Amino acid sequence: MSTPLTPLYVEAQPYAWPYNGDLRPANTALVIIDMQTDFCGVGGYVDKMGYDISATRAPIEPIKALLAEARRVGMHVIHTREGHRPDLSDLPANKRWRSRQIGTNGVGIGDMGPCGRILVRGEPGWDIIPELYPIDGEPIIDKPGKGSFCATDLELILRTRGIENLILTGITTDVCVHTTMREANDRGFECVMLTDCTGATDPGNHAAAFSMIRMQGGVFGAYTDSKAVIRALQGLPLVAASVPTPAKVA
Ligand code: C5J
Repeated sequence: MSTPLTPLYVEAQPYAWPYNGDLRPANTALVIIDMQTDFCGVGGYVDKMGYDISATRAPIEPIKALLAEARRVGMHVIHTREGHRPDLSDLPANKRWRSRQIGTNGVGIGDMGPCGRILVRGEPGWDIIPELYPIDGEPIIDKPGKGSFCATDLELILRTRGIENLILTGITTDVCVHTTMREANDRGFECVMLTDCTGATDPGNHAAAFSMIRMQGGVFGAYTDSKAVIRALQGLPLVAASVPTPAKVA
């Protein structure tokens, strides 16, 4: 990849991101991972397990602001949802067993909770929260696992759209977001994870997730916050400005 004519970087750790300064809405995606009621809503899976959902709700407002900016500049936006088929044919027995070890009355993935069957596709708790709901043109990746590349068409969509840079947000930092970053990094995507647009049920794990990224010169990529990304994007023109109006089309 050659250096772009006008490089654009985001202030980040442990290096200014992306590594080559080739940050453009056309080659970059904001990836919003698993902002589902089951992970951050009252009565959802995380709530049912007894964790404090304020930690998984903390990224909602920062993601909302960044999403508005990404849409303004015409950047790709991709959403993911963790969930299983209603017949649970894609739910490994060990995943189900482990999910029943914590929480109330042995209720786990696939069982009925206050928001419907936990992490089952089509149930109210499984869907993305209204504050961050996708709009037309923003693909939703339905994934049975923690990583967004396993058993999905995410990589095909990214390659087809010419996307090289991924801005990773969502929940939880240490599980689905980190797994996705590792999978993406191994596939050659240039990743940055955002401290204020992610959240974990354990604050120590949230901090450790970023410490792991920083080591070895940025072993999985880089990290920063939404304000730094927005500052970088604010210099870009409105997406509408580059779309020809019908009068200008020959
Ligand atoms: C978890 C996720 N934590 N979205 N899923 O089970 O991180």
